Amino acid sequence: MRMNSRSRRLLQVTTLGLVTVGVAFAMGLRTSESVRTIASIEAGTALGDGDFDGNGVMDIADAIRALEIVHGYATPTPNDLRADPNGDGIVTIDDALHILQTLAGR
Ligand SMILES: [Ca+2]
Ligand SMILES: [Ca+2]
Repeated sequence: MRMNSRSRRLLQVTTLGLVTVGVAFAMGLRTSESVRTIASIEAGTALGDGDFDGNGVMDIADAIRALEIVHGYATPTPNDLRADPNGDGIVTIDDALHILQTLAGR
């Protein structure tokens, strides 16, 4: 069966639409990461106290919370970003190590 020009055009538009939706979805995921990074930088202008879970003390649970964020098991909250112990504006494995080193030095 031969496609007439109208059917061919419809197929092209549909294909382009599907590709656009796919690209937009991928770009949306990147945008979410960008927003998270900017928010992290703004919140991390000073050294935090390492109290990720906000219970008033820095302990092993805070290192675990940092690792959960690093591995994507938890989304950082504003309190997490304020707790950033090395003050670089993002939650990384260095923050968990910083907490563990601090705890070991007590
Ligand atoms: Ca804590
Ligand atoms: Ca940090």
